[in-house]
Amino acid sequence: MNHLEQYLSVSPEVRAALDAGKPVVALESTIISHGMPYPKNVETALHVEEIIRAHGATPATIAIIQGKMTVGCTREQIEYLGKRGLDVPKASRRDLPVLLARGMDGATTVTTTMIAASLAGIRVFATGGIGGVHRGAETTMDISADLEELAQTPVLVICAGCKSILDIGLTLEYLETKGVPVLGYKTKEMPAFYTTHSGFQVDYKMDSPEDVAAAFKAKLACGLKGGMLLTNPIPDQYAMDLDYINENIDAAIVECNTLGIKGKNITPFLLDKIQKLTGGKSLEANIQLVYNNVAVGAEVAKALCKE
Ligand code: PSU
Ligand code: MN
Repeated sequence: MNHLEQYLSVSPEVRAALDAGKPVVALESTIISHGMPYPKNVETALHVEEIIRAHGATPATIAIIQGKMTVGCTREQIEYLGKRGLDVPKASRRDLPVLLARGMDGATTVTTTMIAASLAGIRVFATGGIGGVHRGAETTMDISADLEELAQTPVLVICAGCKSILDIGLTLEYLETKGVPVLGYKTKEMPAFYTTHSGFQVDYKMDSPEDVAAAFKAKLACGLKGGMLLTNPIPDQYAMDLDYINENIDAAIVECNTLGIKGKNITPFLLDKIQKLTGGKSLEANIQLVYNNVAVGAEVAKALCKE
């Protein structure tokens, strides 16, 4: 019989931090291979790790490398994932068995990063944006596996809300049905990735990292399955003009439909198209909001480690 150790590799640094009860923040790799162009993707991924360290926590970038869920990628592995870009298969829950069995590489989405983090014993994961219910899902049924993962895997995910490539209202309805708490970091309004305004409210406004940690501890103590979503608004100085970004998102969706892009290629296509249409302005905002999220992630991880 095959065992988990065959498919899961935790770096010595991450293992030591977890064994000592120290804070660890998980990071995904689809954002590296599919979410940003090279070399900005690698620069961002490495700087994200520095920010987490500067806040006194240990970063754990997660990817599938040669058939192993690798928790705590090396600098060389991050460079490899960034350079190979779209040639690294995007790995969601359904892709895991075959990629692992065949010894392949995979860029982990929010879904698979949560799975690997949870298997390694990591409770906190910070990223840019999550997947959700796509606009038009009432006919396409395009709903990201990220939402189901939040419903079943006990990891706290910090993001800047979801992009309006998604139907934010339906995404919130789905999370409500699945019992996933949607929290706002120092805000009552759900942020919409590039902007702080979405017109939707979160369930609860969180006032501090300790406030978030206390809620997550209560959830774990009661054995309530699934994760929690902490939405953290992009800092004001980096936020984009609402009308400007929405016009570009609309144009990207029209092109996606015209070209007949389907399935797992939809999200990467839209992210890339929006970056091109905005001449890189959205990429800069994207990078800054990730930096902001990982800093909050480190503080929440620290708060969770306190008695
Ligand atoms: N949204 C973003 N940036 C991203 C993603 C989503 O703003 O990089 C990535 C994440 O890895 C997320 C995945 O888990 O896309 C969702 O893909 P899909 O919609 O195909 O489930
Ligand atoms: Mn999809």
